[in-house]
Amino acid sequence: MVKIALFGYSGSGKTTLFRALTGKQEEIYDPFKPNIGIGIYKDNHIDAITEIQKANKVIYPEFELFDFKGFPSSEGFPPHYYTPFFDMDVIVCVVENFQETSTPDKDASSLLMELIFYDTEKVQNILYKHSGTPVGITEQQEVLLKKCLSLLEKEKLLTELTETEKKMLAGFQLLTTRPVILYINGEQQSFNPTAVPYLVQQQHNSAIFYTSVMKVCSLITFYTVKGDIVQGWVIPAYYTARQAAGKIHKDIEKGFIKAAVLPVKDLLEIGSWDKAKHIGALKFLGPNSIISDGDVVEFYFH
Ligand SMILES: Nc1nc2c(ncn2[C@@H]2O[C@H](COP(=O)(O)OP(=O)(O)O)[C@@H](O)[C@H]2O)c(=O)[nH]1
Ligand SMILES: [Mg+2]
Repeated sequence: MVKIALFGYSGSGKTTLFRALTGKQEEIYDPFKPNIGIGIYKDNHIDAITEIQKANKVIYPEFELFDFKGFPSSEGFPPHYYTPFFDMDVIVCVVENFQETSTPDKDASSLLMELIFYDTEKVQNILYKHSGTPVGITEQQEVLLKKCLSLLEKEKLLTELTETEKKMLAGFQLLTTRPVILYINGEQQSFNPTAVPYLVQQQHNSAIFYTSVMKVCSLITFYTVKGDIVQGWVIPAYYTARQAAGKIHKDIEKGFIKAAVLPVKDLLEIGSWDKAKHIGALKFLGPNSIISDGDVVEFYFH
């Protein structure tokens, strides 16, 4: 399950957002322990599929949310605060913008700087802690870490590195190698666009929230209709049909023969999966073809 960190200064509205997304009300008061809950993603299509298929049950994709405690912007975050962040898939920076005195541009940039400073210090430590000579890293890693440093010094996140570069950095526990998105909480002040993806929300809307998160994480949705269960699945955009099958069950991945697919819009227009099959509207994919966002999929396997 995709793990989403809610990060931000205290009073920015993280716990309120967390409650809106998870329905969970209780709160943990330890400043180093996040509230953890599950949020469901009800996209625009899944209920429509359930309706036309006359399915009895619908299973929505789920995300795991971590509501990390905030510290005031005057204090900043202690380094060990970030340890649980290394398990996170994406960091949502919540920025307070619901008061007349709000300063969202300033808060957003200083929040991002918290992450950038953390990574800068870590990389500097690895490269230069032993009297200026890197120890215990390969030459290739050294070159890459120096590239990181030059990005960070330009106040850029490491998100923009290639996937291969990020894989090479996996062991170093950096923060900004993962996708980061700014959640501008409220519309009191105007917010000026940044290089980091952002969304401005007057009211919490879970579908918009997840769509934005999925976009920065390069995730897509596909659907299955099995018996009277309609289910939505979230996978990386680069997944092949066979890998997508593995998301459902390892046996389907192993015995994969082909996948029948139909864009959800076409399914809704045609009216049912069986009818789409009869009129020859389905497209068949081999194991290495890519599933598209919004495909309804039936897997054939042995
Ligand atoms: N007007 C307004 N108040 C909010 C909003 N979100 C949170 N608050 C209030 O701001 C305070 C801090 O919110 P909370 O979610 O606890 O912030 P956290 O410290 O980031 O977890 C609480 O009194 C909330 O009721 C919002 O969107 N609009
Ligand atoms: Mg809170």
